[in-house]
Amino acid sequence: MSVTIENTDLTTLQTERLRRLVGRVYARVPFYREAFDAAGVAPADVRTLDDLRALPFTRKSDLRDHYPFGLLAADMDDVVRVHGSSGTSGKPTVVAYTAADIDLWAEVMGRTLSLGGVTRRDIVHNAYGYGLFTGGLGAHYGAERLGAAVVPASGGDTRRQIMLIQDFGATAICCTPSYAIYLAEVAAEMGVDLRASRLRVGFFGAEPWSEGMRQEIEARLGLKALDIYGLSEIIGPGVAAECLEQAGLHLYEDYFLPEIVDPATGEVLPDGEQGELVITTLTKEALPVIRYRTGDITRLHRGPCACGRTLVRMTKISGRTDDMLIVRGVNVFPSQVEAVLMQLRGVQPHYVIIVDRERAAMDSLEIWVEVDEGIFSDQLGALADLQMRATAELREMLGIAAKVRLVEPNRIERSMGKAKRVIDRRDVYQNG
Ligand code: DLL
Repeated sequence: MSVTIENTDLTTLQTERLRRLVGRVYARVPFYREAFDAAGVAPADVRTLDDLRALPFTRKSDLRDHYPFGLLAADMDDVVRVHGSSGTSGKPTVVAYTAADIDLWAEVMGRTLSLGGVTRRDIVHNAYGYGLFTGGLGAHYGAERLGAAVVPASGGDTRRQIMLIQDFGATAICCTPSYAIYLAEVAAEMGVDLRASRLRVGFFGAEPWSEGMRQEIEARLGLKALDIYGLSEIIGPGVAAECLEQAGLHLYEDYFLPEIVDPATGEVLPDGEQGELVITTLTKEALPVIRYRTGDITRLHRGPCACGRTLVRMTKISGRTDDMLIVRGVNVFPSQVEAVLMQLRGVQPHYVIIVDRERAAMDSLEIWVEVDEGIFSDQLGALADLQMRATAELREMLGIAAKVRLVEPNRIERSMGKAKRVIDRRDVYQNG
């Protein structure tokens, strides 16, 4: 096998790129110069990939503190594009691209779509939002790079999107997993069966989604549903993606060097262990980042995939370090709730988790989930039975009791982009 040789080549490439990167950010970005000096590392100390560990982490707060362009390593005159992701503070996290960065983005998104077999013969319906959000233009450039025909549908006007998918004969679709479900629902209302369309593959990401959700999407849309991952701070979509084997996301480590760290201590963890994904961009020009704490929880594993690719793979993101809810002292991840709900018969893939504080130190956890059409009117026993099963299985998975509220179809708000699954009312309570 040539795996060892290939990996040696890869290591050489990564090392060269890393050394160039640290020299560049030290020379051009005061923030990195100060951080390196404070950590007592000079660019010349970085000789191997292991030396990366000596470098300090970069966090989202560092981007925010240098809003909007304080971390740029290129002249603003060389910047050709700006994107951003919405922040809780009201100001977006701003990211910027040179022409070379846009070219890299097209390359990694071209790779992403070709992992699902997209070629110039495909018609790609792109329902990721176009705008400051990176989803729309990222998928757009990737599809164009492959020579496919892109339909820049963006978000909104779902009925029209369904008409376009049918009329143009789209073979591939890009959108959030929650929007994919919504498309299928609206199609059903219109009397359209998307399983009969030409769609054969979908690229879904920008939010966490479970295996159960994948099965639901594949069944309703009649396509192969692939998970694609990325974040604005690194490039947008195009950091890692599944191939048709659906056996982990190939992470483009020739451009984005990954590490897994213990979220609490920052200690680097060995391959196979679960922790927070940290990424160093090896070739980005406008906004390179060193050891960026993504907040996303996953694990890495090596070894060639059945598809033949040898890039390191990451498992589906199971949550974020900051989406863990602590309810009555117990850690609750929204992904656990989704995993339980998606296994129950009779429920729909629409749910919301509501945490509230009735009185000091007495948090309540309530889970609203939509049930199948007809279950309210037809079978009262079935409803009570479902409620009992959901409550028992959630209790078993979470280790605490949650109140389950079965709600009628369409009660929970649909999303064109990232779904909002958690409503935490405790902050309101605490702030009076
Ligand atoms: O969501 C980029 C993107 C667009 C990825 C389209 C995939 C498809 P941001 O808005 O900066 O960028 O949000 C990034 O979204 O740190 C994760 O927490 C989450 N996320 C993105 N993809 C996935 C995924 C885009 N496949 C943040 N699974 C990331 C789970 C994901 N979470």
